Amino acid sequence: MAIYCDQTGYLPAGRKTAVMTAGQRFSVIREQGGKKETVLEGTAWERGEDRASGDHVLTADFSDVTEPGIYYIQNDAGETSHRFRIGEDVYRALQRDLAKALYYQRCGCALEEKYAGEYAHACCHTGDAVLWEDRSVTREVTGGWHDAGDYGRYVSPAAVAVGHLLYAFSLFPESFGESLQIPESGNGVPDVLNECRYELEWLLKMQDAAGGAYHKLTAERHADFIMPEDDHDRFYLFPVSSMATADYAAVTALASRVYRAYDAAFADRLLGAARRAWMWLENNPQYVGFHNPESCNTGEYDDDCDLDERLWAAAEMLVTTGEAKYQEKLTALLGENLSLTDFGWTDVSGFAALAILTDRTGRADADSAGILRGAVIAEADRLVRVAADSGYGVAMEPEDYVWGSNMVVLNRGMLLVLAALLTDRNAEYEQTALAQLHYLLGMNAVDYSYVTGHGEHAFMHPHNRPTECDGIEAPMPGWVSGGPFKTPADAVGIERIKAGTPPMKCYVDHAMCYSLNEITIYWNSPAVFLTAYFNRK
Ligand code: 9MR
Ligand code: ZN
Repeated sequence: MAIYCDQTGYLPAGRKTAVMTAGQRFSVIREQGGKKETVLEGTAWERGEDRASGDHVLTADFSDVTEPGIYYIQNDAGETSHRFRIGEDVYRALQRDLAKALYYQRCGCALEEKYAGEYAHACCHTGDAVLWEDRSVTREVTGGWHDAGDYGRYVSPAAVAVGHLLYAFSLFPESFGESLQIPESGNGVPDVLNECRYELEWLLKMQDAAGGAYHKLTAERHADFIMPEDDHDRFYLFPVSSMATADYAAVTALASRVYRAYDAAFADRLLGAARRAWMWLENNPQYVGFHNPESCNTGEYDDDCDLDERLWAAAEMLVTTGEAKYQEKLTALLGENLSLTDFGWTDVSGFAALAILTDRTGRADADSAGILRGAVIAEADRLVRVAADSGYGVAMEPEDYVWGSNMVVLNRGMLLVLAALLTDRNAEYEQTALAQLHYLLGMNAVDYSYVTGHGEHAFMHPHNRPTECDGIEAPMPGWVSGGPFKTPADAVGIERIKAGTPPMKCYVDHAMCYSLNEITIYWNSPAVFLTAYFNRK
């Protein structure tokens, strides 16, 4: 029994709700200078049973409280919520930390104390990599971000994470004024672009002579729990896949547009890489998949369909170059009945919609734009209904609690934001998008803020090698947990979560729970997108 709220806080103007599992009457109490003052009393609204949590829930609506300040809620069942803040800036530090977290993933350089504070560590993974398929060939492919709690670096997840961040910046540039205190800060380029460039410079090395992108760069087996600089395993370049190559073409084409205003030479290099990757795609029209060799246990990121990746690539190439052949490919792929609304590493079709529908130059033909827009609005409408049906306001059905369910939540938030942008900030889409953030930040059935360092009850034990080994109690701030997974796949999760536990409650804050509590670059990046939208001035 509890009162669940967004532990970070609420914007003054937005809809504000908390979830109660008992009682009926509630009061909102303001804390100021040691004094406590009841500012609102209300009756929570009966919602009945919430399917994903199995909870009997009531909604406490306190939207009328708009004064900036620090608050908590109490109810007649004797329960008290965590503290939260109301203010225009409640998500500012959050956005900064979510983006700064990527800096902590930098590979191939030392994290200096000046930027990393107590999380500083020595330079890691500086050796040349070996081609998996021809051990006589070595390549210099240092740099980039560690993908997650492991030290691998994978092209598709990287492309997707950078994609989220570059769109966040392009659409809401005014939200990116703050310094991230990284080595490049103050160079005249917004820090989010500085940070993404670190990843892009690595991506540029991940292309072979024929234009294909290596699927991944990892050791054969995941490292033990050691600091990155102590990991001296050999890293391999695994074979090219069509999924990685298409994602690669897409993100380099996108980046060439975004960086053009800051560094034309870099933009040209990116576009050159994009064209070579596209050429590879033309020369390899069939799906080229990737599966881990038997001895290898690092991330697989396999995908049985590459059409959505090719669609994203066509869309970005079209918007970047305006050339007719990309429109032809886009039109052909739009006839394939793809989902068109996803922003995850397996399904990137939503990026095609983002590219075409936010393109101010209007390069796509009206039919393509119409199909994409129709798909976005239909999905947004569906998500509004799903969220309305959830006692927690989350746009998730019980079956949606997969590995990395917080990514699903956040990607759905992104889709709702896109719908809001396309419909002149339709309030229903916007409020539903905001509710996804509330869920992430504590309005959920396990009472956790799924972002380290943000909220009175934020998760503390991410599955992340440096966090486990650095001897520092607090994890780096700003990491998003993978979140509840209805069929946990790690030993501790399997042991701790009893059969029949409702999906939203299938979560343990434990460092060994890699299927419930890992961190990844592409779980943080959509959170940056969402917070940047709500941080627009
Ligand atoms: O995020 C990935 C998730 O969608 C998959 O279900 C899961 C199993 O294939 O893998 C996740 O990705 C992991 C990757 O394979 C290796 N690095 C850590 C990633 C997060 O757990
Ligand atoms: Zn490293």
